[in-house]
Amino acid sequence: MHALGRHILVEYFDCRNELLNDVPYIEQSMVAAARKADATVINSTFHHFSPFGVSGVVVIQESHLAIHTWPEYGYAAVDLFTCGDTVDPWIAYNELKRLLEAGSGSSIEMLRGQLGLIPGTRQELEAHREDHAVQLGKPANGYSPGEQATSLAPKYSRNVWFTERSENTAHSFRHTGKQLYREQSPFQLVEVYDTYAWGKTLTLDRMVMTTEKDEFIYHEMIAHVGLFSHPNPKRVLVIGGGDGGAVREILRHEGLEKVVMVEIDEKVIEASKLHLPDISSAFNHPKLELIVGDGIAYAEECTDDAFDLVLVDSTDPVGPGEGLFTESFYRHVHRILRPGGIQITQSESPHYAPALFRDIYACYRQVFGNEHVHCYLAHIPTYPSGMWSFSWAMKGEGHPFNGLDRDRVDAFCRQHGLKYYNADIHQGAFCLPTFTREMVENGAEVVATAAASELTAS
Ligand code: SPD
Repeated sequence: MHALGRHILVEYFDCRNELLNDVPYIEQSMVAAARKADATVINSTFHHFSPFGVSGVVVIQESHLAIHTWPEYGYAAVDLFTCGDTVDPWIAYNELKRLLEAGSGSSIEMLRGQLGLIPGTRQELEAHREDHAVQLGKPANGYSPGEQATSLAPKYSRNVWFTERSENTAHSFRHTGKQLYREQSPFQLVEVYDTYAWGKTLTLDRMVMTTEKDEFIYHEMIAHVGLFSHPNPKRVLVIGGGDGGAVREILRHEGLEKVVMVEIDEKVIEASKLHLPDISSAFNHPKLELIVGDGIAYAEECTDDAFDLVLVDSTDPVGPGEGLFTESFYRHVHRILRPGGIQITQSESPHYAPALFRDIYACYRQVFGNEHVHCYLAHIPTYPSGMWSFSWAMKGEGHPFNGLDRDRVDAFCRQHGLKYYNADIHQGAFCLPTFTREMVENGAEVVATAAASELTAS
């Protein structure tokens, strides 16, 4: 694109009159149109004019959508303004036409802030074209105009943020504005941002899954606690974990015979291979069988007593991760574990999703028995609330740290340069604050659907 922004001036005619006087409906429609176009909604404000008419604006990270309606004429005037190339304003145009039930629409598109018209940008474009052509070994005139403009670095970068939000809380990450990866897979929106504080960051359906700078905490803790509390693990199943961090840690254990990983979304694997090479570094390990498929179906079809450790490295329980938080799935996990086998799962945040957290532990306790389920914690700064939990559950009698061979653990940690996990952490992670212990032990009076809604990204 040769410009900073795209501005579409829209007229919708023959809209359903009463819709145009309904403030909540207009606001919801404008927000829905923004989301449909993959814009990040920051805020919206709408106002009713007496007796007829609504005005409002939706501020999006990529600029704004604005509307004024004349219900008495069935007419609405709309501005769709987007910056950058991640949002297609024409998707918002079509969605809004549908939602307002417009008989017809007309529009004109203007490019705003055309590069080359802004004083100084023409010379910069030329200089940039020459520099870039030299770097790539291409002649300066071997460039298409589109290539010149999209790769031009602005003199001052805009303050752009990725925000993970739930209904009442949000956590934001400032990033460079250049999105490294964005694919809508059949399961979820897979994105990689280049954030200033945490490095490259993988998000799924706009929830942070892993970042270059703190991924070691989650992956060391999901892998080594279970492996070191099992006397002789040989076969490990990982469900989820498409970024590869969990299997990277698991495969440090040389005594293992086989690791099977079942990830439903090949786009997650692709994004990680392309942009998170340190996390996805073990995908070619000879002991790893990587299956792109449904982990729930895999567990259902798997023979009894097949694994010593089953590790569920799921997303949050919205979208494709939802089925990984059901009792029927965990009954299969229990069945496919050998006697003395261990199940490890990421079990969300007791602060951020308390009802869900209770539900999860009530479910595990039903499947494995009260005495065989424990919770352990890690501090993960890029996850909501920072306080993150994992579950440890054993098929049969056993304990997560009585009998831990501390010297062996610490030697392993030194050998592999681990940065979070060690023998003290292994034991200390099971010390729970009172409120968390009560939530684990008292289980749920809450229904699963209410719990899942705690996490719905907006
Ligand atoms: N809210 C974050 C939950 C993330 C769980 N899975 C992370 C995948 C990292 N391998």
